[in-house]
Amino acid sequence: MGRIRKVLVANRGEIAVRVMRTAKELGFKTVAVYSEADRSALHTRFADEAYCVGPAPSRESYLKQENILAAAKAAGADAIHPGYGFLSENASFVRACEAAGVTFVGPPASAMEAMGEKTKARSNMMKAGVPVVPGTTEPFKAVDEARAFAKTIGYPVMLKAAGGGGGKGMRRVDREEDLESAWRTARSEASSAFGNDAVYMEKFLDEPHHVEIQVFADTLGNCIHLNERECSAQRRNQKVVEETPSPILTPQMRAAMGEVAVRAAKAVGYVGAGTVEFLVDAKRNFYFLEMNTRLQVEHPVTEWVTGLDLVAWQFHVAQGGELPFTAPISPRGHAIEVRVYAEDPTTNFMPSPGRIEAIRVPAGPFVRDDSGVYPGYTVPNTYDPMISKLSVWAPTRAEALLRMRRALDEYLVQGITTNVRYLKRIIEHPAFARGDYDTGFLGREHATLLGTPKPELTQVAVLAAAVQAFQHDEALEAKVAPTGSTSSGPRRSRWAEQARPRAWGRS
Ligand code: MV4
Repeated sequence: MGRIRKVLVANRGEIAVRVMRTAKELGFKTVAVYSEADRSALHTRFADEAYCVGPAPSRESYLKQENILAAAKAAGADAIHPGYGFLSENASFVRACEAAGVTFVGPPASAMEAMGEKTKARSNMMKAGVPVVPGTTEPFKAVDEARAFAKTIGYPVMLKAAGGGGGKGMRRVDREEDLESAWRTARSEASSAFGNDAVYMEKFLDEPHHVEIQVFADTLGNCIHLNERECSAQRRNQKVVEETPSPILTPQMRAAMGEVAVRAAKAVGYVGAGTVEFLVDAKRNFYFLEMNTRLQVEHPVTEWVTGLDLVAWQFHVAQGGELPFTAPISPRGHAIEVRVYAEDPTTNFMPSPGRIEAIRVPAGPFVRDDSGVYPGYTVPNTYDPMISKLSVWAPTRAEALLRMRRALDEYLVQGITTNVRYLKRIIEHPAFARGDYDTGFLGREHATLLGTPKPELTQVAVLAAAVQAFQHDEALEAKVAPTGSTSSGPRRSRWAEQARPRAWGRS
């Protein structure tokens, strides 16, 4: 917990670069680790030094604790920042860092363990007075127990893996007749995903909202919350758009959820940046789902509305520093983030690795692009295909949506397929624009978002466009065109033409 002078970032891609940026601002030397597939990756080039930690598969490189620690030792790094994913929530790695005398920039191993197993986390939270989704806190020993319990809470129910979250080993059961087969599939999925076939039960919530609270704690007992992030725009347990404030939260709900999140963090002796996830039902009841004991992908939206650099605060508390905030920090304005993936939405979101021939990244006022790529870079097929996170800030949600639309229009990528057009359709969707979306939204609106709109909607759109064009012509004739004018009407600016040459296409 001493002073940091050199930090090894045990990650790759955009998050490794993002962490190194703050490390550099704080005057730390930076050390990258890379796999054989990431020799020419942006993060490898971005650091002061870089060490190869093994072959392409992450099991053999980014997840290999001994290799990461050997690199830290060779470089003389006094701290390791794990980013997200990989070793970031691995309690045994935290202990190995301690044993090696290296500061792990994250929570203590004991806090990770208290939140890692879902049934353990649920009973810890119930003891702390945190509302959890009604259900069991112990795994079932046999299907008969599950059947009896389902009778007491009533169908529909969810069977969930006790060993871990993220939707794996999760089964909705609507009727008693379906319980036995759901029991078998949930157990076998849980076993292959977590090496643990224990399952427990929760009451099923219908298309809830996913709202999470950012918390921050220091080693001196201070713990605060930094408001929520609305993360209901997900497909197959993968977040696509995140925003803050949540369109569904009142200031009273924010205060109540924030207070509960702080209670959850304190109950497990949390230190550093953490996120408490909640499900919010149609009646706006909120229930603890799980705690992520790491910095999250979507942290930039919180940074936008609080004005805080969360990575800088992680380093501060990792060095034993105190959090200077006592009162809650009210969000200022509105921020939205979208995840840009190298994937093809029209082929069921198949990853689209390959060489980025050219790229123009959005910029301008209140636009941030956290990228892990550069022109000429080849996106490997080995890792998550996210290439960047685009985020914007504006005083109001409506302005933030317009700004995001503008920024997405600036995003041009040649060589690989991206989901940029899909992201634009989400941002423009009337329900999304109203802030009226839950965790079922992307699934329900799948066809619309892919650009195969319902025929009746196309007809309405064509009619609306015709009326609009007619009115536009009338207006032009009435006041613009002088008699005898040779002008052929308004022309797009040279800049706009340049910005969208035919070769780029228009998405
Ligand atoms: C639920 C649920 C409804 N009822 N639990 C999905 C991922 C996993 N982390 C928890 N998940 C859910 N748990 C009960 N009792 C609905 C979901 C869910 C979901 C949760 C958060 C974000 C997106 C989701 C999409 C579908 C289902």
